Amino acid sequence: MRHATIFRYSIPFSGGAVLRDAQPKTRDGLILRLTEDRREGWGEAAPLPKFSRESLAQAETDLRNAAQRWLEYAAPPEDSCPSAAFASSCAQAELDGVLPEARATRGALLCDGDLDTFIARLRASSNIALAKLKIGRDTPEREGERINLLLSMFPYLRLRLDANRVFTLDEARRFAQKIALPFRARIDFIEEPCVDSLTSLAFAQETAIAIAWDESARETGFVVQAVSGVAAIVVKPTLTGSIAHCRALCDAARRQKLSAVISSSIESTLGLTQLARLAAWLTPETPHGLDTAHLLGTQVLRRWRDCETPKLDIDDLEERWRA
Ligand code: OSB
Ligand code: MG
Repeated sequence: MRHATIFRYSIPFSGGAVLRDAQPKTRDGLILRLTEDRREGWGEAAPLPKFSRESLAQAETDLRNAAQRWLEYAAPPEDSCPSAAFASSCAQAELDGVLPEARATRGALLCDGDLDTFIARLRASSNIALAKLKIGRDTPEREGERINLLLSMFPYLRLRLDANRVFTLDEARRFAQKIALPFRARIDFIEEPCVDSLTSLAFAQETAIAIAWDESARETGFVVQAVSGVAAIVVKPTLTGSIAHCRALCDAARRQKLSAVISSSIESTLGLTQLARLAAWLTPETPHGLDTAHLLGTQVLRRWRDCETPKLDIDDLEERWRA
């Protein structure tokens, strides 16, 4: 016997610098549960406003359609929006037992804005080798100085930086010029430094600081391709689609000798733990970008390692649909 249920959550969000100008008060998402006999599988569809193309309402419609098809033993719909496709593929994968449990996974520690707080966090965590910071909020000069400071304080630290396309070429150059030469090699990449991908490429090629594609990798017509100056692509499953789709991107990256970084779209801890399992499975050699559990006020159904916030269980969720 097959059953499907869709739940909805709405939990407090305090994102600091992570979402830049967008500062929603809550993070809202949908959870799908598929059950068959005694097996069950879960998935999360949480379109991220300003990043996802679909609305939560659209995700709910698509998720219900996908669940309905599953109940009828029909093939999954091919036109589901990314967040719904990701959710139903996770639920199906858990049900089929093909989403492995995560072994100890490594990820980049994310700075949510305040550098002093972040430095305290780095000091408190032993052996942190990799951190991610948002840049492009202050003057390029001051941002560059901050990065110098961080790299001089922690001699073994490597960085991923993310400008979310806010720099002009001139600003990006001024930022790079501030970074002391021996420190530049400790920047693994800057995600999307400039307003468009051609400008970002020009920046990478003239500064010898590598870049990574995030927003660009989701534009229509994007092809995974080794280009001088490009180190990685960022794969955000909630914004991208099914596990199969994400897996194809990771495989294409590997063939092109690019890293693929599985990364958060601020999912609840249900989605985050599944993303950690996906990262351990698809990109075992690359630290993931999933350090966002602390931006949400509560966890949902499953706990994120070292996160102390209270957890919502099934009875705390709003049931939206059941069949
Ligand atoms: O640009 O990478 C981004 C979170 C939500 C929306 C966009 C982004 C992010 C993150 C997540 O930066 C953290 C990470 O990628 O490590
Ligand atoms: Mg990014």
